[in-house]
Amino acid sequence: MGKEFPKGFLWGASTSAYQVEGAAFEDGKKASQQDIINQDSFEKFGFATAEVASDQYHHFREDIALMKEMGFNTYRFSIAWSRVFPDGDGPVNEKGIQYYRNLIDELLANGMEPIVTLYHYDLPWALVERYGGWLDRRVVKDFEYFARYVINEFKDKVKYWTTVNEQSIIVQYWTQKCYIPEDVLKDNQKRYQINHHMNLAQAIANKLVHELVPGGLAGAPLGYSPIYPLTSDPKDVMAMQNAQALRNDYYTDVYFKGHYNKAAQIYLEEHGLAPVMDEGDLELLADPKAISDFLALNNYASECAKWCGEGEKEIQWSGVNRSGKKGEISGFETHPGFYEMCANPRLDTTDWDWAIDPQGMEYMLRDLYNRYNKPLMITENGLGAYDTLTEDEKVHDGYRIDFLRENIKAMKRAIDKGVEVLAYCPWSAVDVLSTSNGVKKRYGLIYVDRTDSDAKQCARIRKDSFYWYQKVIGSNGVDLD
Ligand code: BGP
Repeated sequence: MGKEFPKGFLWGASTSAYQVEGAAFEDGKKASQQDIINQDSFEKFGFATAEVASDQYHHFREDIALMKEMGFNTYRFSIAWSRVFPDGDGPVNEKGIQYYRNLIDELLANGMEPIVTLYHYDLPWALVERYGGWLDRRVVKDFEYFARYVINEFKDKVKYWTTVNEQSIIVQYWTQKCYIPEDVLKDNQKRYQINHHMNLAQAIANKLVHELVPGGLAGAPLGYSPIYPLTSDPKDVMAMQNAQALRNDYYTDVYFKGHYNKAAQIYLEEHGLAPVMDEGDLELLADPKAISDFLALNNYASECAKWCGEGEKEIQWSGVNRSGKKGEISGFETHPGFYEMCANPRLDTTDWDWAIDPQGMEYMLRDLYNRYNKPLMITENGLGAYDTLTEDEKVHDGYRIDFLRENIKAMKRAIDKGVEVLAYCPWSAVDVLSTSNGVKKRYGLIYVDRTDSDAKQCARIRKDSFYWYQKVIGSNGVDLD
């Protein structure tokens, strides 16, 4: 048995609005771009839509009771912009904001600190129709309108604010996370333009939290994978540093240093991918009030990079595995003269080809803390897997327990070496709709009884990992067996 976690450590789990709530068109809510994107993946791949998801909208009290039973003292969730402002701007939807008042009050009444995410992939569809959504910088003003309203509404109840979810993943997998019209698909500069608009949005949200919330803390929840060199060949190590610059530092430098990473920016300029900026943008990013207080990390895997000589074929973006059969990932990024991503031959993967690497958790936390010296929180970490519901209504997810246990141990090793970690919120509290693979790829501690084609009643069932996590929390991280 190890030592306890720091006093007041936040133990909980995460979800996001469109992946968990359902009630997509209820009580005044209008479509978000995820309602449209997921309708399309239903038609193409047979994945569930976001219409019912895990139906938390109607089950939130039950979910919070279950989370309390596990001992949670925090819950990280997101607020659906299109529930609060169905048209993106204009009058507030009273029933929509009331849902979040009820949710937050229920959490507080049950001793859970809310960690709120302002934006998790679900832009109001009205703004896509009006001007193309995140592609147009008018979205920044509309985001400010939404964020100011929500932050003001909950400023006395919410201390921890996470801003724009996973900009790095939005750049990599933009069609899953943003609605991108056909005629824009080939214009890859737009990925970084969207990211620039999101950087302005997260900077504004940070400022609003610092101005409006007494004692409020703000930071971006970033999709982050540590990157290793394939070998100790100095060229591979250099490739690793290049990949680190473009895939990770390009985001974190903005959050903490208030400017874009130089090596990444030069690479983007040389390849015609750099975002267009307006006067005053760089000043906003560098404003001390816009600098993040902490980094929220969504970590699932590590990545591997190797050298790639000039003249090789260029593939700008990572592949994806839609089938859930190991080895069916559609490819790796290749940047001639800079780096090439590759599988790590030393690591096993999930059925969706995500490298399983708990050791990477310690490496990531220590590296980031050394470089930025700011507190870190884990807002996502988990194992996507096929779960089986037995006839006697049990889910024996020992594989998930093993994954979480090793990650918690690695997080503790980092804490024991001086890293400040505030919270551990694995993905996900209950099973949710995956962003890329429907509902059969599950992450939850609580099973939601539904399939891609049949939402049934979305009954909640405690998995083995539920009971295990209860012991972990009850012992403040000591009893991990
Ligand atoms: C992160 C997202 C989550 C979540 C998770 C797992 O990128 O913030 O929304 O879904 O990854 O990804 P997926 O659902 O694609 O397996």
